[in-house]
Amino acid sequence: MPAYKNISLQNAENTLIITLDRPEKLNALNAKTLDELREIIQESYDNDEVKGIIITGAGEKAFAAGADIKELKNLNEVNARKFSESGQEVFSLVEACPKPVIALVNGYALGGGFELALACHIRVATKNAVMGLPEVTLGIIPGYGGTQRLSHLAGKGLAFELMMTGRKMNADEALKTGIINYVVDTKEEAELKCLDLLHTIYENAPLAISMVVNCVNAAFSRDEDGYLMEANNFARCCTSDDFREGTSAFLEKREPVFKGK
Ligand code: CO8
Repeated sequence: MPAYKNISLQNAENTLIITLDRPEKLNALNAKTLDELREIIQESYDNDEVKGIIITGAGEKAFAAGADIKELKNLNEVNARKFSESGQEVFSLVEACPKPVIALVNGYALGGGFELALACHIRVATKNAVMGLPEVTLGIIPGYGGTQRLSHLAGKGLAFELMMTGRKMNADEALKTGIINYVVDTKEEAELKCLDLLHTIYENAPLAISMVVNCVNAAFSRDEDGYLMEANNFARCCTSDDFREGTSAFLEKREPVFKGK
């Protein structure tokens, strides 16, 4: 695996753990970190050794405390739009990843950090997680897809409130409002929970999982007809070896062995 400056990687039995690794800056997402994230996510799409991904932050204090405010300070209208679009692209790559991506939200996930967690398919948080989009307190708005994804996940009313007030949410509130899937006490427990979820997903047909990603994302896209995509992807699954294996295994009362074909 390539070595990076601001992220560290660990491959635990086909699960790639991507750790945002600038703990002294609470893992704030600078341009270099986003470039590295883009590269490793792209690489994972076609890497057969990676079946799923966990994204987390180094240390106990933060997942990521936002975009790097030091870098933001110097933006003008032209490069700000470019920065926003480029970050949106990286997070869309995460969201469209054909393999499951889980955010392990340990501590602060603010601004761009929360936007990254929102782009993941599933979120597992530690009890000390603090989430929010405080951009208006800096005179800006979320720029990495947060206005859209938080509205989808939390509903319009809560999204307006959180983005207008900049209020930070604790893990219990995020759980109650459906923004995160699970809360556990410690980072170690959160990693076990993420691995447990991933291993359950790995037992299922990989092609079908990637089709679920496409279809659920289509439900939130104005450019896609999600029902048409569902029917097409359903038909595609029915041509796969894994479909024949899954149905045969059920009828023969045995566990299926999926090959991702
Ligand atoms: N950017 C850069 N540095 C940061 C950031 C950040 N977002 N957050 C923390 N740091 C740095 C601090 O400056 C400090 O560095 P140093 O030790 O050199 O002074 C170090 O991390 C530790 O931080 P604190 O001392 O502040 O730690 P505290 O425990 O006192 O406070 C907080 C923790 C509450 C998380 C606090 O650090 C904080 O409020 N951080 C900023 C949170 C925030 O506003 N995030 C949103 C940023 S804007 C954004 O994300 C926009 C996304 C869309 C961009 C679109 C691009 C065009």
